[in-house]
Amino acid sequence: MARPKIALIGAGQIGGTLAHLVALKELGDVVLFDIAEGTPQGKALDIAQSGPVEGFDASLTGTNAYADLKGADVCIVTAGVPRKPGMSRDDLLGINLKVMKAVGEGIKANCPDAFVICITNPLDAMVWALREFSGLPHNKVVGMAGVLDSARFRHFLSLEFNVSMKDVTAFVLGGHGDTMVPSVRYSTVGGIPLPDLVAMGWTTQAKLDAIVQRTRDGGAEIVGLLKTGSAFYAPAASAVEMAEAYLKDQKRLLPCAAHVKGAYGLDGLYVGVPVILGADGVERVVEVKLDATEKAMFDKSVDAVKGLVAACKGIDPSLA
Ligand code: A3D
Repeated sequence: MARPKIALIGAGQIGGTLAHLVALKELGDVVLFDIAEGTPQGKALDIAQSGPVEGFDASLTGTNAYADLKGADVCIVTAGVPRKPGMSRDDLLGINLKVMKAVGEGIKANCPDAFVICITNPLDAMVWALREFSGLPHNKVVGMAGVLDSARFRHFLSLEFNVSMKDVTAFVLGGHGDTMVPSVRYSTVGGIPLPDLVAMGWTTQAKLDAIVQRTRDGGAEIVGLLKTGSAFYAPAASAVEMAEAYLKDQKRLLPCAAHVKGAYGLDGLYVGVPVILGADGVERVVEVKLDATEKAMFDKSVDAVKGLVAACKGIDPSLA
C-alpha cells in the first residue's frame, strides 16, 4: 500500500517542524507548500538529508504549486502570519482571511477528500473560513488549539505536582484565545480531579488559579520571549497527534476546534470541544456537563468567536 500523502500548507516555523516530525514518525510522504520560493524546497531537502542518519522512510518535496497537493490524504495549514509582541491573535484576521481563501480554493481543486487541520490564527475563525472556502464536509475540517492548550496546562500541572506529564490529563474548552476555558474539574493526575488534589493539600486554589491563567497566556508568554514569532514546536507536535489519530483510525478523544451544531446549545459554530478523531475525521462531538461558572466562561468564549466570524463576513462578503 502506498504511503499516505501529507500536505503541509505553509513552510514556516510550524510547517518545517511538522515536516520533520511527520518524517521521524513515518506517518507518510510530505509535500511542503509555500508562496515563498525556495523555502519549502530547501526545508524539504534539508529534512530529507537527515533521513539516512535518522533511518526513516519518507519522501519529502517542496513546492510553490497547488497542483502538487493532488490526492493529499491530510493537509495541515499554517499559511499566514504569526503574532509579534503586543499583537493579539485577532490582529491577524484581515491578512490571514485572504490566505485562507487562497488555501481553501487550492484544497478544493486538488485534494477535496483530505482531512484538513488548520493552525492559522485567529484559529476558530480561520478554520471556519477555511471550511467555507474549501467546501469540504464539516467533519473533515478541524482546528488545532485544544491539544496545545491542554498540553501547556498539563506541563504546568506536572511541574506543580512534581509528577510525570504522562499521568496528567487536562481539559480545555472554548475558543483559542484569552477566553479559553481550562476546566479544573475535568483535569486529573492519575484520575484524581484537581479540586480533590487541592483538598488533599497537594496545591492551593491560588496556585491552581495562577496555572489556569498561565495556560490562557501560554502563547503570549512564548511570543514575548521569542520576540520574532510565536510557538512552533508544541503546536506542530499537537497537530501531528491529530493527524495520526485520523490516519490510524485511533478514535482519540481530543479537544479540537470542531463544527458544533446542536451540542452545547450551538447552531453551527467552530469552537473548541472534545471530539472523537478517527478515520471519518470528527466522528463525534462529546458534550460534557458544564457547571454554572464553566458555562458562563464557555459562553463568553463562544461570543468572542462569533464576533470574529462576523468580522470575517464584514471583510469578505462572499462569506456572509
Ligand atoms: P511563519 O513561520 O511565519 O510561517 C508562515 C508561512 O506561511 C510563511 O512561510 C509564509 O511564507 C507562508 N504563507 C503566507 N501566505 C501564504 C499563502 N498565501 N500561501 C501559502 N503560504 C503562505 O509562522 P508560524 O509557522 O510560526 O505560524 C503559522 C500560523 O500558525 C500563524 O498564523 C500563527 O499565529 C499560528 N499559530 C497557531 C497556534 C495555535 O495553537 C492555533 C499556535 C502557534 C501559531
